Amino acid sequence: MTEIIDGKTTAKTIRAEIREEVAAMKAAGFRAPHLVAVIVGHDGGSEAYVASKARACGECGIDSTVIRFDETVTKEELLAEVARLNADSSVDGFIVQLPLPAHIDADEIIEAIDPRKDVDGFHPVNVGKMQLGLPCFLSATPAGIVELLSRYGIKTRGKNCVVLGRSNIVGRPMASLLMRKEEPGNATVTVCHSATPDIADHTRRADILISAIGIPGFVKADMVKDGAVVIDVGTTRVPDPLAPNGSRLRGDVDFENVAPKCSYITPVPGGVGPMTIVSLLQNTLKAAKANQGHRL
Ligand code: L34
Repeated sequence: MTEIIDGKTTAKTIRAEIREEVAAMKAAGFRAPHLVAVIVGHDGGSEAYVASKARACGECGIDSTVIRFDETVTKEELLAEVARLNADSSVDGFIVQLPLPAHIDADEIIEAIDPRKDVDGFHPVNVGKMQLGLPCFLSATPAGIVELLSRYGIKTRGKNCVVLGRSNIVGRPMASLLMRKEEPGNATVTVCHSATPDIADHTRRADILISAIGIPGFVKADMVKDGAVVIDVGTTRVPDPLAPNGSRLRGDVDFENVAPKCSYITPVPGGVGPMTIVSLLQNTLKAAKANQGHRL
């Protein structure tokens, strides 16, 4: 029997937990955590994701502010905003929603963020600490996936885990978390990418397969072992004349044909996406506690 991993409901449960923690923090005399999201231009996905982040903050009693820039913003203007947010003690954490317009080097912007406020966990200091197993802000999507695995009681120790994709925000940190020396972790990890000759040869040996490549329907049934756990990180918007707004989200996995072979599988939407958002809230709460010298 295949069990569908319900990210939407799990995220809701975690938001309720965060809400309680935030309430306790306020009752102890601290102010609400404050998250700022910077959004540049009018990318449809970014607009939707940042709106969801702000809504989720509201639900948990976390203050949030969205700062918008036109897509013609210069690198200097954006760096000045990052410097202002770094210095603003009323801001516990902030993110710069990606992608940025082509004329702006995202790495340069990320490196300017104070690592103590980098609630995306994208700054090289946090990436490095994660690699070393030191306390840090974990990158939201991989942290959300690890949380799903643990809440569904899916063991990773000694398993063959195959990660498709080597992006800085999902593939690389995902591989790193799965092989860390604690649970969930302790897996044998293979990372496949655009230069891997026979991807199916690897995926067929995966006990846990995590796909983060952004190619709709890439993972077919014959690439998946019977009883595998399949985690779909892909969220590509594709045209759909039957959908109310003319498009819908599709994952990397050919869900209909792959699901019957799996022990567990995440759907798109309603799988990993909502967990990315709660991980950000968890990081924001952690940043607020550290920023306000709070010990709970
Ligand atoms: N700086 N940029 C920064 N931080 C991030 O953590 C992100 N990411 C990725 C893109 N750029 C970023 C996100 O927030 C992807 N991402 C994200 C967040 C939420 C969801 C998907 C991706 C999500 O909630 N997905 C819903 C469906 C939403 C819809 O219908 O449009 C889901 O159920 O999958």
